[in-house]
Amino acid sequence: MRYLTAAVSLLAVLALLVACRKGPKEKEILPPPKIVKRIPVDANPLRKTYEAEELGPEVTRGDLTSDPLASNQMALFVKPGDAKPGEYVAWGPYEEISPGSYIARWRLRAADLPQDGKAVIWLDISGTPKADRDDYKTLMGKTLYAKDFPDPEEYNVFKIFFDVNEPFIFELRTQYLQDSEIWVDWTSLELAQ
Ligand SMILES: [Ca+2]
Repeated sequence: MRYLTAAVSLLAVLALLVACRKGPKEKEILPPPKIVKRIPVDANPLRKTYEAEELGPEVTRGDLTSDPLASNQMALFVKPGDAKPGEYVAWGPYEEISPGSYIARWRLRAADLPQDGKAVIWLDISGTPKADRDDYKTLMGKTLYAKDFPDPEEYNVFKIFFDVNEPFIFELRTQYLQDSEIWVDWTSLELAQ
């Protein structure tokens, strides 16, 4: 009987050991942690972002394309033939802003740029004073060259600072100056701190 008790105890110890060994193994096969939702690129509540894929065909040229490098994994893609050099490829949104100092941003990438040193893209903030809708004007602009796009596989953010001294209906325009491939991911506007 003593031997039987000893044998049962031994079995119990062995079972316990096996159970202990199983423990960590079971942990290893637990499913990976739940994927946390991606934090939006635009975390600043004072900044308004205009995704190119949400602008609509009435204010864009080219085609929407999936792009893993872009926010929402979508961008506006313009290639030779979609627009002639000199045409705007994205504009709008014709929203009203109050007097103040602002920063406008464009997130762009470009490929197949002519290496002749000439301007490839023009960006500007234009529009009309709310009080005089016939007085269309450009407040500020920026010229981009091939050297501003050193890697066709990387987006670049370009900033323009500008001031508005009266209620203003604005648009952020992207002008295509040379036959090339360009991707517009988004534009944004925020008050300068
Ligand atoms: Ca986008």
